[in-house]
Amino acid sequence: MLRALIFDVDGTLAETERDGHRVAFNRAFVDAGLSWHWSVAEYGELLRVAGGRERLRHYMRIRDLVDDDGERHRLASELHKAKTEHYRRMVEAGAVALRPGVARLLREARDQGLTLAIATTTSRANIDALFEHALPQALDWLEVIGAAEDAPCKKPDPQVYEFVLDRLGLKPGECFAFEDSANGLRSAAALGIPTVITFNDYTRDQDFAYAACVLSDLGEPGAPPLRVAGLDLNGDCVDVAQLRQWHAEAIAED
Ligand code: XBP
Ligand code: MG
Repeated sequence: MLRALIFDVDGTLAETERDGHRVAFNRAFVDAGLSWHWSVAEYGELLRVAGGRERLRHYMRIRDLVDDDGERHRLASELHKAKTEHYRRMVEAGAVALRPGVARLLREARDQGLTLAIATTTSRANIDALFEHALPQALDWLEVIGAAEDAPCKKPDPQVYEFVLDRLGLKPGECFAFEDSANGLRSAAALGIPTVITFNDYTRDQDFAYAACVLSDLGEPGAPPLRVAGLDLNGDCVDVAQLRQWHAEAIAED
């Protein structure tokens, strides 16, 4: 039986990366007097490394910018702190919005008694900033929030989903996960959680072979998403009835 929906944040609830985190990282570089700049294309490559601090350390390493491992850690922490503050201000100013169908599905799932949770690599402050700006009441609807602080092993490691399932007291087969990336899908699928992918420009060509359904977004009445793989979408959008049907099919296939 379907009991819970578990949502990734970055790229899934909102398009946070290109015009949010990327720009915030660049502002932190300027603040620190660094000439580094992450273009839209380069950031797409860097996104393969999950976690902002990890991404910064990876960049310093591959570009031979900082030799010493301890110094890379120190600088990454300092830059990440500044970046998180820039990101918060940007979200408050309206730089990122929820993706199509997200608010509708959260409301409907809550009204129908499904449990809602978050499983993300992003920092907790970013989740609060996004919901406070975009859908403040939803913070009270979330039973469990698993974030970077709860799971140091970042996606594709399944640690954050393990944390969330443990806190919810649910089995993988009682949930649906929502992800936008191959890293996220691998994290959820490693535990056997059926997963819906809503891809974006950075992730559309990634490997989603293990997804229950691959869509451009969750859709809205009158504005159906593009479905590129997986189970059929009956109507215009992903709603709770559709999820219950997919869930039964995904579990039966297992
Ligand atoms: C998200 C991430 C995060 C964000 C930035 O991945 O990898 O690092 O890019 O947030 P996912 P932080 O959507 O798969 O959870 O800087 O707080 O890490
Ligand atoms: Mg994501």
